[in-house]
Amino acid sequence: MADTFYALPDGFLLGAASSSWQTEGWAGKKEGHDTYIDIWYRATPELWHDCYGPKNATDFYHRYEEDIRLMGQCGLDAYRTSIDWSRFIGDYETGQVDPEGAAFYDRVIDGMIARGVTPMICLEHFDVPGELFRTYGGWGNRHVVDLYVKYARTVFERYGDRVKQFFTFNEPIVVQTRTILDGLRYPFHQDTRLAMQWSYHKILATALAVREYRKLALGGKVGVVINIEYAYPRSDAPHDQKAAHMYDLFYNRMFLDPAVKGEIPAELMEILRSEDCMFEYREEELELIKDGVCDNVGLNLYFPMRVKARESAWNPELPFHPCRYFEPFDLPGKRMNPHRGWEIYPKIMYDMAMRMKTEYGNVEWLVSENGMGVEGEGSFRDASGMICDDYRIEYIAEHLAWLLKAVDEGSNCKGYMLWAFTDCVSPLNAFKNRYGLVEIDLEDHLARHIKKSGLWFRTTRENNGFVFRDLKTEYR
Ligand code: BGP
Repeated sequence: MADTFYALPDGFLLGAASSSWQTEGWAGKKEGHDTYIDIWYRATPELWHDCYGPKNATDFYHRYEEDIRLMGQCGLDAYRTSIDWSRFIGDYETGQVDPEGAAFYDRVIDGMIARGVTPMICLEHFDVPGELFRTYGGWGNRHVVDLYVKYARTVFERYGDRVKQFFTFNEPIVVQTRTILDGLRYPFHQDTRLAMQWSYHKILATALAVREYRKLALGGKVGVVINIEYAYPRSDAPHDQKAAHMYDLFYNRMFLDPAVKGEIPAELMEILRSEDCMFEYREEELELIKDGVCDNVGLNLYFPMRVKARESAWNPELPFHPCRYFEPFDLPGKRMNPHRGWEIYPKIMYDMAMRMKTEYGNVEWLVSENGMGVEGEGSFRDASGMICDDYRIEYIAEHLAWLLKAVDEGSNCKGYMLWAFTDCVSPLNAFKNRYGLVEIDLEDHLARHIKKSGLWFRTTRENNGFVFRDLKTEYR
């Protein structure tokens, strides 16, 4: 098959991402600094792979200088991480900082800038402060929105002169979906209306934070990072098409539409009303959401979601759940990442990119996460001990190639951020699956070693592109 040189357009960012709790560890945290994630881990450590959780993570708290040096060595233009709200804020009601907690983020952000790595800062990555979770039940309570806006303002005021890309949330749908809608994680509740309330409050919080940022006229951008599960119907039959439409409505458009168009889809509100699980809201808040659309959005794109119409009847005793309208479809012959259990379908990049162009006004966006978690990478070492992760290079190249094709066809995507920069802690899977360009060696005091993919990343940056085979569409 022929090889092609895939050129990165001028100004196209090549970066990587992670988050506070997946890297920092608890070092430097004071009493009361725990987050929802920490509470969850403490409640059920045995559910986490090898009982490894956020406690030590990658010890980024102590090793951030070394990691920032490695960012340079891997050719990263930008790095996205998050601020741990509970470490950063000393008083939630006033939004005043905790001086030591904030000083840590000063050092990290200034350190990145000094090394030429553009910081992108997210305000929440699954980790609502434990105190707000215990006192108010987390995002189910409207007051938490006001506290979040104070926190956001404090961050903007402190870093807005030198950080030009903020994100309000990473994957705002995830926590309540796993914990309250599906009851899979601590505290193992099932309450559909409450899950929708969490979602609504995060939509509102994003809009209010965007409005707050605009008042400060800092000249940067605020977006939200949304995990898109691009829904492909089993067939072209109307019932399967409807299944994909419904999946998209509840899992993608619920956050993407308000972020870009300023509106929660009317169809979704209608269904929630008729199913008696509508969230509480005030009319004037919907106006604020209209007025608080994001400057850009980050999309986390990992796998396609394949769905079909339900084959079994819905149990009318159950409270509403979006899966009333669909079932997962197991496509025979699909390519899989067996370690994570996610399908590999690189064309999602192109399909979503073109959708951003045609359905979302060609708003500016970037791939804020994409990556491949693999178990047992230690068996891929070369004679020097370097992990030769050719499968990851192939994965990145193929996804990036589809993305660049869409950019070439006019999609307004400004960059690609790999998940993750170093190996880091996954929810529950901890260090089972490794994602990094840089290995974290758990057997050797968390020593850092660049993998072959880290060298590929750097070469790609230096050459402003990479060579890869011609693209072909697999199945559909
Ligand atoms: C995204 C999250 C990340 C990260 C990644 C990989 O959904 O934003 O925090 O964890 O997925 O998934 P996992 O760690 O579950 O393998």
